[in-house]
Amino acid sequence: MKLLLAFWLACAFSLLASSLASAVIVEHTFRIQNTTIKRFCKEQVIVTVNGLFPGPTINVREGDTVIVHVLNEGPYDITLHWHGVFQRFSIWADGPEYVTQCPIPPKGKYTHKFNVTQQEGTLWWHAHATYLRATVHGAFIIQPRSGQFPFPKPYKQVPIILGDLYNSNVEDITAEAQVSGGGPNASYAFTINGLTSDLLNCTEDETFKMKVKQGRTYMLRMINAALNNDLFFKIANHNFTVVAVDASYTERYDTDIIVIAPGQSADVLFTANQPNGSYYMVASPYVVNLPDFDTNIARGTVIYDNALPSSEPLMPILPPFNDTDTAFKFYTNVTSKVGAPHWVPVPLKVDEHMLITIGFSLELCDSKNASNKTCAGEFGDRYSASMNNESFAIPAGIKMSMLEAFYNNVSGVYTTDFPDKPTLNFDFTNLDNAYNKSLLYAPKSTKAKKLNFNSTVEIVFQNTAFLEGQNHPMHLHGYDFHVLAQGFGNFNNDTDRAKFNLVNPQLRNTVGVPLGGWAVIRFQADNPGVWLMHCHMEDHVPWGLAMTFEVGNGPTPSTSVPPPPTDLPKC
Ligand SMILES: *[C@@H]1O[C@H](CO)[C@@H](O)[C@H](O)[C@H]1NC(C)=O
Ligand SMILES: *[C@@H]1O[C@H](CO)[C@@H](O)[C@H](O)[C@H]1NC(C)=O
Ligand SMILES: *[C@@H]1O[C@H](CO)[C@@H](O)[C@H](O)[C@H]1NC(C)=O
Ligand SMILES: *[C@@H]1O[C@H](CO)[C@@H](O)[C@H](O)[C@H]1NC(C)=O
Ligand SMILES: *[C@@H]1O[C@H](CO)[C@@H](O)[C@H](O)[C@H]1NC(C)=O
Ligand SMILES: *[C@@H]1O[C@H](CO)[C@@H](O)[C@H](O)[C@H]1NC(C)=O
Ligand SMILES: *[C@@H]1O[C@H](CO)[C@@H](O)[C@H](O)[C@H]1NC(C)=O
Ligand SMILES: *[C@@H]1O[C@H](CO)[C@@H](O)[C@H](O)[C@H]1NC(C)=O
Ligand SMILES: *[C@@H]1O[C@H](CO)[C@@H](O)[C@H](O)[C@H]1NC(C)=O
Ligand SMILES: *[C@@H]1O[C@H](CO)[C@@H](O)[C@H](O)[C@H]1NC(C)=O
Ligand SMILES: *[C@@H]1O[C@H](CO)[C@@H](O)[C@H](O)[C@H]1NC(C)=O
Ligand SMILES: *[C@@H]1O[C@H](CO)[C@@H](O)[C@H](O)[C@H]1NC(C)=O
Ligand SMILES: [Cu+2]
Repeated sequence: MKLLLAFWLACAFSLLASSLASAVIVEHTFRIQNTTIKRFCKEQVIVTVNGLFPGPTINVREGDTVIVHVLNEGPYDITLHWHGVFQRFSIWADGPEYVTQCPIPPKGKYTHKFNVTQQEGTLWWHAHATYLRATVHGAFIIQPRSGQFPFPKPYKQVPIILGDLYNSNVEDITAEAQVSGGGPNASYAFTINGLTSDLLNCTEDETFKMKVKQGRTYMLRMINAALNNDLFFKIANHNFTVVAVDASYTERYDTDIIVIAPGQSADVLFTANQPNGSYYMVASPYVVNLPDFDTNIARGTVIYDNALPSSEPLMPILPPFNDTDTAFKFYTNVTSKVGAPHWVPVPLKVDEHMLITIGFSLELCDSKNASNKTCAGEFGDRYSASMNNESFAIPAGIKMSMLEAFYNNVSGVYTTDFPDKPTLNFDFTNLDNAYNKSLLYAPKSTKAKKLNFNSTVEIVFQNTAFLEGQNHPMHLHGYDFHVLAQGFGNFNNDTDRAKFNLVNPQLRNTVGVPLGGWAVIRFQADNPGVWLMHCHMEDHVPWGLAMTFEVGNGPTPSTSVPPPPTDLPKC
């Protein structure tokens, strides 16, 4: 039977190769497990899938069905999320803990089943529970069903997963921050495909090396899997052409630097057009307003096949860590490729206008006892974060996920009164408000914004200056959105609306909302269920920088949330 399946798959793949594409089933078993790795002169236990860091790559063609059997052989509750995959009418496979499912307990299992349709390019998968995505992640690559890209076929496709490694167990780090109410420890070093840099000790044989042939064009399938940092990426003496972001094709965009926020991905071409030799590829953090951050850049090497083994690689000139001009230019200059496969026009009629403030907050500590180690935030309170002054929290001891409550019409798990705009209008980005105690405190709540099936939503994300603020890469589950405009200061509904790009704006699943600024997105809610929208800085999530959309069912069974799988984990 197994042999027969293997034979059938082999046939299917050879058919695909001849581009007579018929959809196949791509099946994986993901064993979540403790794995010992050696880094920074010592051994460390991390949680991985199948012992791999980064985890296995899932490679599919648009239209394929994916089945992943997740077996939790590790010590922690966990869920997995397929970041950017639409999950049209398969929301039970989406994964954020307590939103679509209860976590998979140790020794538990869950099978994710979904179709990958109407999208192609580079996405990824990652744990969606506490800090586990630090080491539980991998690439999710969707090849065009036809085998044709809307640009000349690159010689090779190479996944480049940027990430970070910590000095200690990430679960201990996040638990420590939850208890203290302060900020979690920063990572120790950035990584390229799990490997750090020759600049660190004990890593001589542990850097990423990419062999290239002169004259060939390579496609880098880039992902930022780092927990809490936007990243710059450069290769000495080489330029890039961006052809897709977040698995949506873009107009060719030429640049010598890639900027990528946590959660985002980019398909980037580069041609090995130098005489010979070797060249460093570097990922370095883009950071604003973060006193304590990881400065150990990731450094790999691009090596021409005629390079002498002794040749010293060239180093690119890196931007300063706080180079907002470079980041903003990259984030705003990319445009979508009108008419490319799966491109969709901007919806012009808007049913729901939302203005959502995002940023830090404080949670009142019920004890002002200085030795109470649970009050290590500003003013002896706990760090928090909020959207429209609502700080998202899942109540302890919850009996079912929000989606199960929606599906079974159970009340008391969440409410549908997430506000359309801030309760108070104030000078959002004015640093004079950074420590304004009358505005800083946000109540904990579990709220959704109710949307009619297929309604069109416009959201202005307005960053606030609370505790001086930070960049927030906002990620929406279940949909791509158009990014109509981005800017600094307070969004002005008249003058800034006039700047909207309604012709060829980026389509993304994650948008960087700049420190002291705003971003405007639009999407059509044609996928029913309870979808999480949250900041992809992992330290901001437990603080509450999240909310959900409850999208109603369509008129027919095939446009409604299907019944839950029988093996859906119980709380
Ligand atoms: C996995 O590693 C963690 C941290 O080192 C440890 O606490 C736990 O007991 C280990 N669990 C298993 C199942 O090996
Ligand atoms: C995937 O698509 C097939 C064929 O259209 C359909 O029969 C199946 O129900 C879909 N599966 C899921 C999980 O949506
Ligand atoms: C976090 O950093 C502090 C200061 O360096 C250190 O004392 C603490 O042990 C670290 N926490 C973890 C979980 O590694
Ligand atoms: C590498 O080791 C040397 C000698 O032990 C030490 O002086 C240096 O600070 C270390 N460098 C890093 C980046 O840890
Ligand atoms: C990179 O692009 C710049 C600007 O277009 C150009 O001046 C430079 O020669 C290019 N470098 C390489 C190595 O192709
Ligand atoms: C590489 O190029 C340099 C000049 O740019 C030349 O001196 C050297 O011989 C070349 N090496 C090889 C292996 O082609
Ligand atoms: C970037 O940081 C440097 C050094 O800390 C500082 O001098 C400079 O003013 C900062 N630039 C911006 C744009 O904030
Ligand atoms: C590109 O970015 C620069 C700098 O942020 C900006 O001035 C310019 O308007 C942008 N161009 C486009 C076409 O978005
Ligand atoms: C410390 O603060 C936490 C959270 O506010 C509270 O639950 C706990 O009782 C306090 N502990 C002491 C010893 O005051
Ligand atoms: C503060 O809390 C500590 C325990 O966290 C306790 O031992 C101490 O007595 C408390 N002090 C006051 C003044 O409440
Ligand atoms: C959703 O609305 C659009 C028009 O905005 C329409 O073209 C489309 O057919 C609708 N989709 C469904 C599933 O009703
Ligand atoms: C902004 O303008 C739009 C279009 O004129 C309007 O529908 C919307 O309600 C306005 N939003 C706010 C927050 O005033
Ligand atoms: Cu954030």
